[in-house]
Amino acid sequence: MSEFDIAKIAAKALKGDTVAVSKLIRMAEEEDPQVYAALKHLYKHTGRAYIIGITGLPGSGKSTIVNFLIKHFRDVGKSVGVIAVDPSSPLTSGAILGDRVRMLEHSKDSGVFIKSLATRGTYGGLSRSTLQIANIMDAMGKDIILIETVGVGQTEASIMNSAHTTVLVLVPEMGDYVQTIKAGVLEIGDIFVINKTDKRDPAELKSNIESLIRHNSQSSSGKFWEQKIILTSGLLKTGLDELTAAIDEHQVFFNDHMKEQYLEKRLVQEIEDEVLNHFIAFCRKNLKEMILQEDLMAAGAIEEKNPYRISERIIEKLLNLIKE
Ligand SMILES: Nc1nc2c(ncn2[C@@H]2O[C@H](COP(=O)(O)OP(=O)(O)OP(=O)(O)O)[C@@H](O)[C@H]2O)c(=O)[nH]1
Ligand SMILES: [Mg+2]
Repeated sequence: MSEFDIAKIAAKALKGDTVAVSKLIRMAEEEDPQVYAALKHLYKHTGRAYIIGITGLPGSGKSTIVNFLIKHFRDVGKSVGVIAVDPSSPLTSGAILGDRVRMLEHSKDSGVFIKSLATRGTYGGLSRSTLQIANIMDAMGKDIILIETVGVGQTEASIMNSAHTTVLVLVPEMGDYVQTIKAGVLEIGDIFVINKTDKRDPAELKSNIESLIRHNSQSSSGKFWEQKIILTSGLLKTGLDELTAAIDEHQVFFNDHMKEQYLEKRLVQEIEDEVLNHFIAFCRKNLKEMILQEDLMAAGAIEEKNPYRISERIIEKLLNLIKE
């Protein structure tokens, strides 16, 4: 595709054309390098959407909550983009199918755009694609972007860093488990949801979280966001209004006290991601050829097959190639 065609697709996406948007999202998902040409056009139209991350262990009720939030934001007249990130295979896991079924009721609503993402791709690929897709949805004019991720690994943490408000979903059964995880993990949550309170008393988990988060601070401007704990039941539909009220409150706090710091951090992360990605792709492309040139299978002394020496030599060659 020529740069001109990409610019045309980007222009259509800006007008909310879902075919164009889907095409760009697929390019981001497949790590097609041409997506950068489109993102360069779209970037100046981003920065308006409010991004809410919902994370937590498998089965804790994230999709149930996402579904409720979609309904809530539609009711108040906002358009919504959803990115459901599931690194497990869509073929072996029922999760994605479940997500789709539960969100299906919104599928005919043109104010809602839902995308499931299930590949890890290359180094940092999943978090990079997720942020690119969030930027695409932002540029197409979505007011709210909900990102659902599973777990608390590095990829999920970097995705959640890009959210304006992060909701960590827990269940009462985790009462003891929470004590064994580091406070650092809990720092990513602006709001804690203890879901499935219809199944078990959440008091123990709640007091464990309270004691762990007491001294967390989330702003460098001297103002502290006091992390909130909300008790919900997706089954009985309780606590959900408290959750949206807490999100609204955090949004106000974010806009007043965290925005500048966030924008800088996000910019740094996006630049790092993109530059690293390009270098890794460049190295991969040339590495095979250079290793072949080493003729590793030829007979020779063990010292000639020393991987530390060989890699030093290859790094030097790569650096020279970059300079050319
Ligand atoms: N009893 C009870 N069940 C719930 C509640 N919330 C969700 N569930 C059920 O728990 C199961 C998992 O809910 P999901 O919303 O798919 O959870 P999830 O965290 O998105 O799951 P994954 O995406 O697979 O990690 C479903 O069968 C839900 O119907 C709740 O508050 N109480
Ligand atoms: Mg889910």
